[in-house]
Amino acid sequence: MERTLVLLKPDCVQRRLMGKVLSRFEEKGLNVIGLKMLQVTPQLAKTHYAEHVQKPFYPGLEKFITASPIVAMVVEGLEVIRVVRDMLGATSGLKAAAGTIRGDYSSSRQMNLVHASDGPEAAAKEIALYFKPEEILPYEPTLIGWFKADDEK
Ligand code: FUP
Repeated sequence: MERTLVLLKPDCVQRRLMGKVLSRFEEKGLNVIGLKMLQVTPQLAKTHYAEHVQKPFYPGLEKFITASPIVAMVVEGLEVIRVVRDMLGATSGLKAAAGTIRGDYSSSRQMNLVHASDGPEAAAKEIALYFKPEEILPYEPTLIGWFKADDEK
């Protein structure tokens, strides 16, 4: 089992797309095991986007990500880091394939609705950045037998 951090960015909240995006993960059969709304501060933005802080687009990115509340969640499942990245699509909504979340709902590179960790190292770091251990509540989904065969669990 893997875990990944997913953020519903300010555009997702403001455009009333939280439910639709959350439903995509639920309908896929992934387990949401942590969920909260929060305001990203400039300091948190700099930590989260440390690799981008020196880039020319960073000031605009910080302004956007701190402009309104976000929703953070921890999602669990087999190969979930890759599965969720595939569900999001390419970074720019203009380039993301139709059928992906960004491809279906975004036409922007910055306002691309959702963030998801891009690898195991980032996932561990980002989950720890947004969630205390006691805020993560893993559970055995009672419908698991209808989502996966015994040798896939
Ligand atoms: P992703 O991993 O798909 O979230 O994308 P990146 O890590 O490459 O970029 C992080 C965020 O920076 C993206 F959500 C969008 C934003 N960004 C810009 O606003 N302008 C750019 O030129 C590149 C990225």
